[in-house]
Amino acid sequence: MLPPDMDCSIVIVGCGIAGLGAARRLAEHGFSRIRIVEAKGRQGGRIWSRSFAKGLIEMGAQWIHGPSKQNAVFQLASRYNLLDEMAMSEENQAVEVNGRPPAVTSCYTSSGKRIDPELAVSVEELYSTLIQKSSDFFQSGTEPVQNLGEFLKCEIAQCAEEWKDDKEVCNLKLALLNTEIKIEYCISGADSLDLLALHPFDEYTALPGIDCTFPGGFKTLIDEMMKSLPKDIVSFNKPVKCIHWTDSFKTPGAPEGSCSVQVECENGEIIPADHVIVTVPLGFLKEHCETFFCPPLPPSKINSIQKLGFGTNNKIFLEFEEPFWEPDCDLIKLVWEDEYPLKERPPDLHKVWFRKIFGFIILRPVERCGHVLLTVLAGKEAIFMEQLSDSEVKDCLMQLIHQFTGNPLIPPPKNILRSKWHSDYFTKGSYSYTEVGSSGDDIDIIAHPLPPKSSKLQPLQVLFAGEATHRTFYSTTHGALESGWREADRLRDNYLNDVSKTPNYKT
Ligand code: 6YU
Repeated sequence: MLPPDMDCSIVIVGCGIAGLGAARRLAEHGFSRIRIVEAKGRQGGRIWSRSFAKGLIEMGAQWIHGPSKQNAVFQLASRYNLLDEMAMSEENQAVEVNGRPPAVTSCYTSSGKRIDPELAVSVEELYSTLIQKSSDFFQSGTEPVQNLGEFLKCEIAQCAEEWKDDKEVCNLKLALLNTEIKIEYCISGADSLDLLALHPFDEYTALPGIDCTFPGGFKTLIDEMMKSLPKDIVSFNKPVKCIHWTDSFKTPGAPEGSCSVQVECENGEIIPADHVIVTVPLGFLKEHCETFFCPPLPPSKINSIQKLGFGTNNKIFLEFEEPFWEPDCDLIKLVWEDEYPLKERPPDLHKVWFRKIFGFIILRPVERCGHVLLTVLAGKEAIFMEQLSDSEVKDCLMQLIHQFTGNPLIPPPKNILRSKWHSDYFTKGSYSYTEVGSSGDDIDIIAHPLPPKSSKLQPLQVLFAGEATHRTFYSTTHGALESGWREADRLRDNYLNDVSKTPNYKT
């Protein structure tokens, strides 16, 4: 607990899981003058559960990736008792899935044929081996290949040379591998695997445990976090325009010890603070970092913000009256027979955007979700899809379903709902990835607080949290939550370690 005369005012920009995590941890440390300023009219940010069909669907984060003891979201969800028995079982927590949970899959070709499940499983296994090899390759320090796309192209070409199957089977295997790669786009969020830097790709850490969801929606976690905070701590619909730091706004003769940061809101309101924790998405920072801070951020930080990747991943949910899939099926994969891995994509997106779709995930359990299929689309195609109408998207997906299942009589869905994360002004995409030319060091540079330690100015005026500031768990909710905790602890440590230099902020 902090001595009362050391309490200071802290503004957190953004009410996603990083901002909420920071606020809660600060309150636990004894800080009492905390305020969260959020641009939108709701909490949660990229955690956004909405009503659809029989229950709730997730427009953003859906799964706890690697639900096991080291996962901060899992820890918190368990404490609030938000998960079901299966997710809580020791057995579930121990399974190593490397980011790809097991699923009962049906694979269909573009000529409407079902692929032999054994062949499909063997190609899935081959793909997992290649991804594992990319990590071993990085660890061995071998240099020439820089991106995941290039690495996979070489590896797949070598494998194909060794296949003894007839040409038709070889082509089918390549087409199946291509579908695996489309899933990889959705996992990474990147437009192309050629953009994914190989070295830092390996720094991302997958935790053990079979991915699980929240029975009451991810929002139940956000609701609990909100409940644990003092009332009225969040100001909604209050976009921040600029953060003035380094006393830049102070007039000569301003009283000693007054706040060194000012948060200027779009509505003209000015909120003075001793510390500001910025949790806005990297997509927003990329577009606004030149004007969002006054004085501007140091060039090294701007450079890292621009180098790190921020992809777009969009979801499309379809609700059907009756299922056309088999009862035990978790995943329907679409395999285009005329495609092979990492083939150059044609530029005319309006004709081909839907080819980036890997297939459909069946939401479970049916009693809670209804008969709902989810598809995910990444990159340029996802951005293009945002400008189409619901009926254009629905018609296009139905054409795919008819073509691949070979059944033109499947009736259209009753409802459609989709995300448009790229058009979201305060997000501008879905999550970060380490783009070629960037590395884990850029993530650390973005996370460094300002002013730098070497400066004589009041330290820790501006701190940075959010998924894109976590070196090993970037792109996830647990990474975001840990980053909020990290910055709250940084502030606490600063006060506890350096009492002599701490001004009395209450003057
Ligand atoms: C996870 C999952 N998941 C799908 C999709 C998306 C994401 N993620 P926030 O944005 O939440 O909060 C910032 C707030 O700031 C926000 O409210 C803004 O409105 C506000 N703001 C902005 N500007 C402002 C201003 N000027 N003034 C005031 N306020 C302002 N994560 O764990 N499981 O299943 C998925 C998925 C479609 C879009 C996800 C998933 C990512 C998480 O949603 C995300 O990281 C956190 O919610 C971010 O929280 P935050 O607080 O930082 O920001 C190998 C390898 C590669 C590594 N990749 C592995 C893939 C793992 C990711 N998988 C994702 C998959 C899905 C389906």
